Amino acid sequence: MLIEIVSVFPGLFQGVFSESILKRAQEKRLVEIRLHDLRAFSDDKHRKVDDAPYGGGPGMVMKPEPFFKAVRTIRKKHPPAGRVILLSPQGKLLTQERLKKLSKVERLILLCGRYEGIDERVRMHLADEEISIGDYVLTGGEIPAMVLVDALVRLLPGVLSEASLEEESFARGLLEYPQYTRPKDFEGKNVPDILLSGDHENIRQWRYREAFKRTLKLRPDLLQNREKPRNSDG
Ligand code: 9WO
Repeated sequence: MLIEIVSVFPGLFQGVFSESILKRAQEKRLVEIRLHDLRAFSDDKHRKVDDAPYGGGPGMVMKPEPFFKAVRTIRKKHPPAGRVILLSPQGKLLTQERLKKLSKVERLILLCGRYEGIDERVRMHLADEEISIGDYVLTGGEIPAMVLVDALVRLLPGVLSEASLEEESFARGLLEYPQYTRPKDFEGKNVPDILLSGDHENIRQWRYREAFKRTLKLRPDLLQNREKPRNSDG
């Protein structure tokens, strides 16, 4: 997968992408992430990427030209096209289900906005889709882009172990079951006996029940929208 990110602050991404799993995934060539400075695509001699809003009002709006030029340039250099995603609070909510679909796309171009808004023509005529990570306003689309990349890359084949992904699909759509590690007795608070029993089938069932109970109590909405296990009719 090739992910191209367009932002006025490409430096923000360095730390997040150069450690841990995202670093390893890039080293293993499972994903390539390219950062692009939006200012490099400004035609303005001062590399301006924002301007005052038509109609008046406070703040600045991001100009359309640099975004269009960035996407055109990226596409020319690395065809084929790639899906253009604008990170925005107006977008469709990022869910695990949407991530799974996105993980099958070969090329993504992520556009990050700043300031008080983005010229409407970017969302209308350049973005293929708009994605939101939740109902809050941030200072820009960069952190949402990091969230998207982090959640996406771990789904790519070879990034996590088979076993980790299987474990995740075992309790698909449920919250995590309770997990423990050593010590057995931490300041009088003990690990449940069943986890020490060595009875793996029993442990499996216990974990599923606990995950289900916890979801019912804390996030019943997740059970509503959950993919139902299929029966023999499909
Ligand atoms: C700021 C502002 C200030 C005064 C009046 C109106 C205003 N609108 C905005 C605004 O929406 N700023 C955005 C900041 C411009 C585009 C990038 N920004 C952004 C993206 N904030 N939050 C996101 C975002 C993206 C994805 N998921 C959640 C939030």
